[in-house]
Amino acid sequence: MTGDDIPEPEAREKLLRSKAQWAEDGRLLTGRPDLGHVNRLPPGQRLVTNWPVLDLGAQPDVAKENWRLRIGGLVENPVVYTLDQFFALPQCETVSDIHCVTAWSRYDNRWNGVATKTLLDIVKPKPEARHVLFQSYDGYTTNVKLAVFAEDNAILAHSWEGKPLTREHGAPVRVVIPDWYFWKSPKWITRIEFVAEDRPGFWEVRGYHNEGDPWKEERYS
Ligand SMILES: Nc1nc2c(c(=O)[nH]1)N[C@H]1C(S)=C(S)[C@@H](COP(=O)(O)O)O[C@H]1N2
Ligand SMILES: [Mo]
Repeated sequence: MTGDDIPEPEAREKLLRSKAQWAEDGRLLTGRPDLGHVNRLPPGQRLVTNWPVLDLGAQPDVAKENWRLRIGGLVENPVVYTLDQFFALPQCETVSDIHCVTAWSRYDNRWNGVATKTLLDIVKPKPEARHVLFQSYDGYTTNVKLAVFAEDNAILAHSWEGKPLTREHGAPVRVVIPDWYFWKSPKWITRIEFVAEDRPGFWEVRGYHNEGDPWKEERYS
């Protein structure tokens, strides 16, 4: 990271190329799925106690007064929230493990924010809505099935371990969908769109799996 918003193109290119190469090579695959979740650590993962930072080389500095969350597409009630409005929604707390496709896992992360279920009750997806597309302030995108978005432990988090998220981890608000590899949990979220047809996101078009179940080791496509 350079500390400003403009990533060094060379560093960014290098990172993208090496991570795309991992997918091509099938790096880290063990071929030992843990479908029954016998172990707490999914196959091929190692436990860390720090919290690594992964991004595309830019960490947007979103001023609180400018932050907006737009939720639309195939819904009955599209919404646009300011940060104050987002904080005024019913709040919840979850504790979950992180599993990153680069093979680190981190246990027992305490998140505070708004449950995705709460947002679903408000926007009311139409019956044709089957997939959810995320867009972030750094240009990152990712996609999940509506049923994954609706999981009980999925949250739009503003705090981690009782403190506001830091910029590097996605402030002011990030998505956390803990039962899937962490690239499905976009930082600096600004738009959520409900759609009928799936649309692969940033890593999904670069060799990464469309679903990303860590227990089945769905790292690459
Ligand atoms: N907006 C945005 N969200 C993102 C990413 C990103 O580059 N931009 N990287 C993803 C990846 S690959 C991972 S592993 C996690 C890392 O989150 P962390 O930096 O808080 O550990 O964020 C995910 N969400
Ligand atoms: Mo990742």
